[in-house]
Amino acid sequence: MYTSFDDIPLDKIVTLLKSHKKEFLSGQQISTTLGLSRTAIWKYIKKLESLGYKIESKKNSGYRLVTKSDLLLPWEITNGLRTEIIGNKIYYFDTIDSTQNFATELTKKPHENGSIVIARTQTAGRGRLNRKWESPKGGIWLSVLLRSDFDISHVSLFSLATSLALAIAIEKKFKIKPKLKWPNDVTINNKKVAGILIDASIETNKIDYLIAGIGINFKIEPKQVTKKITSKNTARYGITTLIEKDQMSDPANFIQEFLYQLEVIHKKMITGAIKEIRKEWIKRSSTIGKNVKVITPTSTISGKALSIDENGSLLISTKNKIQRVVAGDITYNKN
Ligand code: BT5
Repeated sequence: MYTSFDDIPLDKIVTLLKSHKKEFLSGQQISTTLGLSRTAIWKYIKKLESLGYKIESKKNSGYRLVTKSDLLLPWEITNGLRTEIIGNKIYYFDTIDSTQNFATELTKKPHENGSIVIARTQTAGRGRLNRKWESPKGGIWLSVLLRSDFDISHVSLFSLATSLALAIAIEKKFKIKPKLKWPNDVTINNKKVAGILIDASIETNKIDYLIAGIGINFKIEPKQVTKKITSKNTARYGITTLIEKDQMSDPANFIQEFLYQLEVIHKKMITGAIKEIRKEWIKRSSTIGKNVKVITPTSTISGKALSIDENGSLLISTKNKIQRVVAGDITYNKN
């Protein structure tokens, strides 16, 4: 595990090398600047190389950064992050069971708020209703712990709001316009590129904490993920990747944008700017106006999706009435 608060020397060496990309810095220079022994510097450089940084080292000249790692290491996210709370603490794992589980452990420490947990792969990634979430290398698997104080009736809306923040970040960084499929999917060309899961702890009608789990197929091989999804009742409608294998990318820069957008929307949730969230979600929705079939835990409802209400529930016009659906899985019928 690497964190934003324990691995300061790595952070400092990376920052120093980044600001001198055109020249070599000697071990002695780095050692004097950072007050670390030369042996320590050598060890940290080796560590950084093992984490994917390409560092040229020349006898008698020193070290020079050629390219940075594309892993979402804590210091890559914190440097340049524009948020106030989200991402104050970052925990990074190469492999973990589920980032949601680690974030749940963190809730035992009362001062943890806005902390994020990120993993390169998950062995037991979860979707809604305990479904399996495939989490290979190349994806972004992330949990955000928030001690929110908005009304509990808006918890489901927060799930939609999180997918909205992600869509906005994608629009800003990749010039693509993703769509939002009720309740929590982000899609590109009608295929799922990301899913959101909110674990909520509620005590005496008040939110104790929320853990937003965000799974983004950032740079994955969709066919390989599809192959692994076997369960019949969860056979979904297609999976896609945000960027292709050979495409250049800076995932840290993208995640910084997402965390910023999430904080903006989270503030709106707290101040009660629900109308705005609804409007922006509806604007990007592929669901509204479609003839849909929704499978809920207790029934199947078919009809035309009219809108979402203040709580994020879907309003469906069926033969004889308007029905409100709080949670479920949706398929689109031909209009
Ligand atoms: C979701 O559930 O879409 C929520 C996914 C949340 C995953 C994140 S990753 C970080 C954090 N840590 C976790 O352990 N979880 C969160 P749902 O709408 O129920 O969709 C789940 C269904 O999508 C599965 O049953 C599969 O059919 C399909 N699926 C599984 N892996 C997928 C993937 N990588 N991409 C697209 N679809 C997938």
